[in-house]
Amino acid sequence: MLEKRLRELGQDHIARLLSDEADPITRERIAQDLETFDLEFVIRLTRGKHLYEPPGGVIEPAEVIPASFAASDEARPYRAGGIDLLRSGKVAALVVAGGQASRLGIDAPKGAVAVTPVRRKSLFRLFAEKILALERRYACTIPWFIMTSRENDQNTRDYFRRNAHFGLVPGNVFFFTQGMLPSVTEEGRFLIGPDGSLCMNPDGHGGTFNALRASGSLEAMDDLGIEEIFYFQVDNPLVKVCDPLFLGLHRMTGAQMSSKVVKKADPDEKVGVVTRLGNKTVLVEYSDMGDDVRLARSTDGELLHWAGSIAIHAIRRDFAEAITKEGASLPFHRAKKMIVALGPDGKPIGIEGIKFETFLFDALPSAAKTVTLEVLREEEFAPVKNRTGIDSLDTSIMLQNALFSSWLKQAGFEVKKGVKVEIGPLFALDREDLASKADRIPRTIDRDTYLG
Ligand code: UD2
Repeated sequence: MLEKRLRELGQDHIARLLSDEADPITRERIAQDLETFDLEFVIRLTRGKHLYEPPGGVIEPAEVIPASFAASDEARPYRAGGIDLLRSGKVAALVVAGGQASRLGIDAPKGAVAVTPVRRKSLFRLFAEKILALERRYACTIPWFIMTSRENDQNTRDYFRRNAHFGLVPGNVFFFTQGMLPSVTEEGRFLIGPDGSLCMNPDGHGGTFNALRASGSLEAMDDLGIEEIFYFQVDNPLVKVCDPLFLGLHRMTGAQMSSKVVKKADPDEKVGVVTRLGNKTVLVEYSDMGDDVRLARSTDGELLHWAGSIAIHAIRRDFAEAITKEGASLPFHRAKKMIVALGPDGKPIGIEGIKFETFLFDALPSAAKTVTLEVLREEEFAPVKNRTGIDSLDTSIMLQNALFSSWLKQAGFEVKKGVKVEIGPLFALDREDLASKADRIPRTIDRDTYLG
């Protein structure tokens, strides 16, 4: 039956591997893979259905709360509101960590990459310490949901276990795994990997929504009394996890999904921009951005669409519930990708294939109300994406170091040139925290120093 359907769908090479004459191990693997996704749906994808289409209509700049707001008196009640949410245990943290660190040339979950300037803590350790510091500060529990993929789920769990969950209560750390989809050729044929299974890729961070539901995590959140989800990506060590001001603004304005942005460094920076289309908030991803949006300037010569997304969102749990009720129907983006697959002669070769992914931020237009908050790049964004150059480990360490030095200098300490400093979250979470620890810091910092 399945073999016949595969043939009808132009996947005769897969049908052959399921036949009685095929190698039993390969048959088993392929059969298992085919059970993990909706075949008819994927075939429709390969035929151009359910794909992302650029928004029609006039894209206008989003309304953005400027970064200067944070220091104003007006910000106080919102910050207090965010703190109340945390204190009352209504906030969960959620990190998307489905990727491997392959772009960095490391064969491990990206969260295990050592990123801090002096202690070389891993991203996961750093986030765990930020959560622990907040839990201590606000006498609360912040459940942490970690989205993994089939590729790295076991390694990620093992990594946490080996490190005693970095001091967090293990029962408050929840792993859930995102879905996978087959990668295909330009002609829409499934590819077979060197191990005899289908070549699959994680379904994109938009898969977070369905994975939250399918794994029972939405239900678990409900049981825990969680009302808001603080969402972030695994690659940014400067993320202000569960930032009270952001949470308060999002909550008190009745938003369903909110975003943090920074001023785009230049038109070609690889970040999406938050924009407005009629009364909807739309995030236009860099890879889908036309020159009309990318290069547009306002009358004063500044980039019109400057609101670069740093992939930090606040999401109401009931919004996630609502959009996943019948399966989140986010559009699929099609991306080219080099894939090692079996060639016609059965030997592995590099093939330019297609992968399908959904993006979490494509849920923004479904939100009746959103908030977009500008933050300062130097304080909140130092991603580790590439092996060298822009957004690499080197640039991230430099930016973390610069931020910690600025906290110290502002608190009246001297930091000698060329010296690396790192301030652990459990020592101080922010500038204000640091000022209160002044008696534990040497007046002059003249060698690489970790404050923890
Ligand atoms: C992302 C945003 C971009 C900007 C930038 C800021 C997308 C598509 N673009 O660019 O607009 O905000 O970040 O740093 O997100 N991930 C999964 N599962 C998947 C795919 C990705 O967990 O199936 C995670 C991945 O581990 C990483 C994050 O999502 O934490 C970002 O993914 P990416 O590296 O594909 O996106 P990037 O950096 O090009």
